[in-house]
Formats: sequence, structure tokens, C-alpha cells
Amino acid sequence: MPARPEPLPTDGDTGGGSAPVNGLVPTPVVHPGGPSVQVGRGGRLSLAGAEPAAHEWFAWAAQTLHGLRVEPVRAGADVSVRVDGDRWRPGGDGASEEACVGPVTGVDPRPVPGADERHRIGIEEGRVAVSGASGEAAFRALTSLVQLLRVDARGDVWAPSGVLEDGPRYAWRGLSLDVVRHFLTAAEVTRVIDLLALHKFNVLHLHLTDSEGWRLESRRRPRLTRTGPDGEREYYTREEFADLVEYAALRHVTVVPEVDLPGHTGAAFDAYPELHGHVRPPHPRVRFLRPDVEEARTFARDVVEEFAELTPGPFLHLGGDEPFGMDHGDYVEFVRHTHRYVREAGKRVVGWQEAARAGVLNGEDVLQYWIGAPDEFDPEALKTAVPEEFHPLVDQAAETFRISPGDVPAAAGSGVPVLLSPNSLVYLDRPYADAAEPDQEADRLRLGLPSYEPVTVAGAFDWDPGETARSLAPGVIVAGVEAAVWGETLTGFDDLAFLLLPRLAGVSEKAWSHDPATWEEHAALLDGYGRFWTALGFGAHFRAAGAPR
Ligand code: TNX
Repeated sequence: MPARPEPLPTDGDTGGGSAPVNGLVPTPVVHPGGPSVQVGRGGRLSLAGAEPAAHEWFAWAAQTLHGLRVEPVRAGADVSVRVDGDRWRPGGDGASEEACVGPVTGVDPRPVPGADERHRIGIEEGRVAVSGASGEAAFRALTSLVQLLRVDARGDVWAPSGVLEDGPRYAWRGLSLDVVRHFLTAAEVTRVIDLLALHKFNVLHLHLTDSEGWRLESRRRPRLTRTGPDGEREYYTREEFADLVEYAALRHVTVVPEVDLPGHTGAAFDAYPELHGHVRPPHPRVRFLRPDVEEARTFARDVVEEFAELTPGPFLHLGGDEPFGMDHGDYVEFVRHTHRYVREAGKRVVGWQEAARAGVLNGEDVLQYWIGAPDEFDPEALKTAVPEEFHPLVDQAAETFRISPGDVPAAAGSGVPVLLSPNSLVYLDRPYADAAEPDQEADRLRLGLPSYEPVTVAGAFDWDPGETARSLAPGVIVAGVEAAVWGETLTGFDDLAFLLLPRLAGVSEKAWSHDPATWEEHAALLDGYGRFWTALGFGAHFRAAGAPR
């Protein structure tokens, strides 16, 4: 097949072929930068040697992103893409570039830890050779390859020639998704999982419980889950949840479920008022589980056990954030109990950063740093907006933010790895500061938590996880990077798409890339990705402009 000269075909000159993405997000260590070569024809490709799940993912993605058919290999026919795991060795079998891909660091979130994700793709005319140290490595490689393909109007399939070498910087690359404040159906969550896989994330942290609802069926506490105003089910059955976990696992995404305790538990109190025990809450709307109430401890143990049963991964998130109204000693004691329940259920703990104050996490656990802008909480402004009876609570909340800079140093001092989720940078519910397209301007002003200072897309990209960790405390062990999106302002999936994209892609760059793109390089790729995001079911409702216009 003939080598095709640059430039690559675009929508304009192919009459409908797939548009080029002239690079990958996240950026690989070594790019296949040569001229385009033909690797398939007639809208078809063949793939040999991939594990079934990777084969299926590649075939699905090729179909979804490009309308290509991936066909089984027939005897005697050309194989366009061949996966050959044995040909890859970290550090080189003579190919010098291999040594460029550094080893991964951080905390491995996977049910079966240890698989090396580093891989190589060699693209020549008519032939693509994929090699990786594990099935997961081949999966990551095929994920890159499918994004490098372009199809011209005749159905010929092209890819840039040369070698791609790649592997992750951090072992934990996640998104925390709030399915409580706005419920997302299981089908909607699968779309998010596809998006995560496209950008090489490997953790979906599901925030399943909060004061506004409880989204996972409980056998022991059936009243926790409720139907919506029109009778629609607004929670996942255990079977549905297991299916989601499986769907994610096939895309090498591990689900980390969160049961948020002891604060953020209003929904539990609504369903089971006996959780109050003998104690009246400081205010009817300010509720938290107390360590001296036996019903509260039993409840925590029960739900932790149920969440653990449904969790194939090693980690369970116990929440621990914003224990507003709670006495410090009670908080510490409750988190200690919950930590023990999680450990007894066979899991390691992830806790929001306040959990460091309990002094119980250790090197097996993970602390999730999130209060990136403690000064942003303005108690006096809040007091003007809430009734006077809440003012003592506002002061107490201010105190938990004031002491928050001590949380990561405390964790670092006891060897607890820290997952980086600074709300100043990777909270995707932070409103956008830069103007959107005119027809999206109303959405921009409506979406995202109004109490946050808005951030530009470029501003949210302007950080390095290693530097952030060093600025927090000496000797921080970085577990990885996790974005978060909270649902307070969402009215539907389109709103979620708007907040997630394009910033989630920018987070993948920080979490995966050993040598992250500059903002200019990154921004230049984002518009090309719009087509992929749309194909994955994110409509056209993501915030289209990468760079301010
Ligand atoms: C803080 S992040 C919370 C959530 C809110 C979020 C809004 C965290 C651990 N707690 O309850 O939804 O801010 O960004």
C-alpha cells in the first residue's frame, strides 16, 4: 500500500472521512511522527492476538469512533494489527526508545495489582505491531491506536508511521462521580466509563451516598433507597451495580465505591431515624453518625460490609469529609471505628483529607487531598445568606477548612499515600471562567458550584502533580491523580458533559503523561477530540472551546 503524503485528510477534503486528531490526550512518551501509511482498506481492519476484552474494546471503539469494521483474521489474509506481548521488555530488547518510558509510581488500585501498562506500537505500511508487557498494556496500546486512525472517503484506513512508546506516570488515575445530587442511570455511567477508558483513566470512584440520597440497594437497610417523584428508580440494584463493575473492569477501570460517613448522612437519618439513638441533633438538618450511639455504629458496619461485598477492588472509600457540627473527638472516634470495619471487611481505606485527623490511616490506605483553596470558604459571606441559627455551624465549618493545611503533612508523616484532587484544579464542578460559544453561555453561567471562584480551562491545566505534592508537605507519597465532579447544579447528562469536557482530558494528561503537553499543545488537540466525545455519547454539549476565543 502506498505511503500517503502529509497533510492528513480532513472532513473537508475527504467528503466525510473521519477528521484527524494529530496527537493523543494523554500524550505518549514517544510519538509515531512519520508520514501516514495505509493500514486497512474498505472500511475494515483485522486484529490478531489481543485478549478477548481488548479485542472487543478495539472493535467497538473503531466502529464507534470511525465506523470501521474489525474483522477476524482469515487464513492467508493480511493482518493489519498484530498484538504480540512477548516482544516487549521494559528497558529494551535493543530498541533504544524503550528505556524512555519510566516506571509507574503511586498506589495500584486494581483488583489484581502489578500488571505493567507500558507498551509499544510500531506502525508501518500495511502492518501495525502492538506489544506490551501485559494484557492491560495491549489494551492501552489499542486505545491509542484507535485514536490515531483516520479513514478517508474511500474507506482506506491510515495511521502515522513510526513507533509509539508509552506507559503511565501514576498508577491511580481516577474520576470521582457524584451520582447522588443528580442521579445518573447505569447506562449514563457506562458512557462515562467509556470516556475514562478513552483517556486511559483506571478508577471510577462512585460517590453513592449523601444527605440527598442513597444510590445503592441495601439488603440490610432496604429503606435507604427510594424512587423518584415519578416513580422511577433512582438507585442501582445490586445486580445493576455488579454489571457496572464488570463493564468497567472490561475497560480496565476499577470501581471504588464510597459510602460517605459520618457526615453527609442525612438520607440515612431520613430512612432510619433510630440512628439518632438517644441524642438530639444540633439542628434537624445537621446530622451525623455518633460513635456513642450503638445503632449508628452497627449501621456503619452493615453498610461497609455490603459495599465491600460488591467491590472486587482492594479499596473502599469511607468518605469522612465535612463533618459539620460534629465534635472533633466524636469525629476521630467514628472514623477509627469505620476504618476498622473496612479493614475487617477485607478492604483498604480511602478517606477524604479530613480523615487524616483521626490518625488511624497508614501506608496501606489512601488519603484524598481535596481542599485546594481553603481560603475560598468565606464564613462571613455565608452568614449573610443563612439564618442566624446556623451561624455557629458556619464558624465550625470555617474551622475545619482553617486547619485543613495540616491534613496532608499529618498523612505524609505516617506514610499514608495521598491522592491528588485539589478542588482548585481538578474539581470539574468549578465554574468555567472563560466565555463559551454564545449558545452555551447560559449553561456556563448556570453550571458549577456558585461558591467556587471560576477557573479558565487553561488555568485548570496549569499544574504539575509532583510540584503540588511537594508544596503540601515534604515526603508526600503521591498515590495518583483523581478529578471530581459533583452534581449540585446538574439537571441532566448534557450538563455533566458540559462540566466534564474538555477539562477531564486535561486531567488525564497530568495523571498519565511522563512528559505532559504544554497548554498550547494540549489546547490544539482538544477540538479534534470533540468528534470522539460526541461519538461516545456526549452529544455536542461539552464545552467546545479548548482555548478561549
Ligand atoms: C465538597 S469534596 C464536598 C461535596 C460537595 C463538593 C462540591 C467533598 C469531599 N465534599 O459534598 O459536593 O464540595 O464541589
